[in-house]
Amino acid sequence: MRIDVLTTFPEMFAAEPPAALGVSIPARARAAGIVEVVATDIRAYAENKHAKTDDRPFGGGPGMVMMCQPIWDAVRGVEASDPRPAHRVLLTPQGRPLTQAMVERLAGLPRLLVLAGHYEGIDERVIEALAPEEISIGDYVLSGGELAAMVLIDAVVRLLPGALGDQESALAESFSTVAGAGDSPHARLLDCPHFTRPRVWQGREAPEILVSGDHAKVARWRLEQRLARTRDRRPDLLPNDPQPDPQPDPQANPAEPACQPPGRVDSPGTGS
Ligand code: 9D3
Repeated sequence: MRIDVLTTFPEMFAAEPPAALGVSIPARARAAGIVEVVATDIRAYAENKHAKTDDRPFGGGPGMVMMCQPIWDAVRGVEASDPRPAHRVLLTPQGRPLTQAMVERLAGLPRLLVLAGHYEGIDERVIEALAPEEISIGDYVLSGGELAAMVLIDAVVRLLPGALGDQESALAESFSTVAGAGDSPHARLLDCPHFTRPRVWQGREAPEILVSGDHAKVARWRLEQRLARTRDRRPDLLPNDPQPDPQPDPQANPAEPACQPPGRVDSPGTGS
């Protein structure tokens, strides 16, 4: 997979430590050629003589607005550098909150073009013209879209075939779903608590059952812990919890489907 990032801070996406995508799983995936992450400086496409990418907002107010021209030309230029069609993503507080289901969909694509804004926002006209999938990583305020882009990229890259080491893969296999729960988003449970040596640390004992050698008992205990923790901390993850009304997904369910009957539900998680 190829992932292009368009940003005014391309150095944040460096492939060497200590950069976030230069260590651990993303670093290994990049070194193995499983993913290619290419960061492009939007500034390089600014046609004004000071290579300005932002300007003061029409209507006044604080902050700066990213201009249409540099973003448009950067997207078109970067897209033309590779024949694979790119799925455009804009990281923005106005986007749909990122979920693992969205990550899984994006991980199946040959190419992503990720646009990370800084400053107060981006001129709405270039967003309209590019029609990106708009994604947020949660309801808190970041200084820019770059860290959000890295969160998205990290979540996608670890799903690419071969990205996880053998140990990590085995772990992901045994912990991804609960038997019988299918692959509904409700199948996801919080993890159980983990313990390692020493048996007693500052007077705190690791649970006896984990050193009992009874693997069936251990497996049952872990599942119980996961269910109890999920009930306690994240009841919203369990079936039968009243779910908020899902927001319309402009990708999965276009406002004016060309040849589709209305009321169609074609993505998981929007039902019951
Ligand atoms: C004054 C209104 N602010 C919106 C809450 C303006 C503003 C704040 C922060 C505009 C941009 C930003 C930078 N954040 C992102 O670009 C961003 C983001 C985030 O702040 N939180 C969660 N997900 C994301 S994705 C991109």
